[in-house]
Amino acid sequence: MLSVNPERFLSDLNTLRSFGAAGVGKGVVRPAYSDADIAAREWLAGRMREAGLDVHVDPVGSVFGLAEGTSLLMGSHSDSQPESGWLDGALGVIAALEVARASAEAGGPPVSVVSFEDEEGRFGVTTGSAVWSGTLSLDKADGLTDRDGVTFAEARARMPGRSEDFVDPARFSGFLEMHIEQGPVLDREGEAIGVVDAIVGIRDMKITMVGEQNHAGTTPMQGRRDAFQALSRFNSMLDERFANVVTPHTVWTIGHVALHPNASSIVPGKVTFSMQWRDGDADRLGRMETIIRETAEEVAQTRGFELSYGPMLGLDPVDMDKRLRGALDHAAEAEVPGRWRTMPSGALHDATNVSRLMPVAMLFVPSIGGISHAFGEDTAEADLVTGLKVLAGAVGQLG
Ligand code: HGY
Ligand code: MN
Ligand code: MN
Repeated sequence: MLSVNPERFLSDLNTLRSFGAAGVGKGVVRPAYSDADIAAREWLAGRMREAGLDVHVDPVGSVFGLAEGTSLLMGSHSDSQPESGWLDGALGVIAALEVARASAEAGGPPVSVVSFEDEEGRFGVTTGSAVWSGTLSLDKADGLTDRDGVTFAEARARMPGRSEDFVDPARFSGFLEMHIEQGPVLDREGEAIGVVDAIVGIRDMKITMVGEQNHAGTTPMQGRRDAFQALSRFNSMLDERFANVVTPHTVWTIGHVALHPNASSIVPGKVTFSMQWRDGDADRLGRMETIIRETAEEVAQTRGFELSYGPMLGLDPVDMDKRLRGALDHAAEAEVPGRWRTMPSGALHDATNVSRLMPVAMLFVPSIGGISHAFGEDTAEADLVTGLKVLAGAVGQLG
């Protein structure tokens, strides 16, 4: 049984929060390759070195703390959404660091730690681990742009100390990622732990419609080619057409809209928006894509809009490894008997990509009120520590 140090763990978690602390409560703004993200990664590399790990920053800025020989890899990401809480990703990284320290103090089993870069998709979808796993080529990633037109290649060049080489995945026997649930189930049911059985799939692309920019006072309603009206029509038609295809667990989101030129007295001539959809069934994701494209084309044709699509990004649904899951099940039952459950993940995680390389499993702790990707995200300290102990318990068994 590994003996973790909850005070050291909570202290490091709070220090990580200080990089990019913002907004109300425990909010954080630390998007990939921002000054706060880079500073946090440099701090993390120092903590890894102090833990006796060999630091390797890969070509995209994912930071590894490597134990000698074959080891279990643990971690998550330390970049954030444009507005975020303090635990999304950070929890998994700092819990991994604490387990690695406890393991080194106990003389094994060897544990390596990672913080993947751009999990939150400033440029793509879980970009750092997608490149490491071969889901996305570095070449293709380099051409991706953020919403201000900065390329991934330009952004990753900002990260100091990068190696030219990627870490060889063959040195790891498996991957464990601890995370907040980011949904309401555990909190509502009064449970302490979720052991993940599967992670949903995702598709994500940008859509652009170009109509005609004109004067908002003199242009008759009849005949306008208003890009906002096109988006509005597309959104209503899509909701109706999805009705026959989706389940209560399917989700879709238009989360970012850039309307041009975005002024009250101008009929907008152009809109670019993000279209994202998620489901546990890859076939359903494909059927939804067909509906999206047909609907966009119909809207565009009706009023003569030019229609174009950005790169189609996505990850398929994946199952967690049974042996690693079993270790988490046993550790959860030992720590919180009857207060844990098996559950799917509706959020994406680096574990999806890593599952192409090695067995993976994931552990959730409750999110208060089910809030995440918002400044209000939080988890009770006692639940954070319970999660850490379950993680350490599982590692102790696997070693
Ligand atoms: O969007 C997601 O599910 C993840 O937090 N990147
Ligand atoms: Mn996350
Ligand atoms: Mn997230």
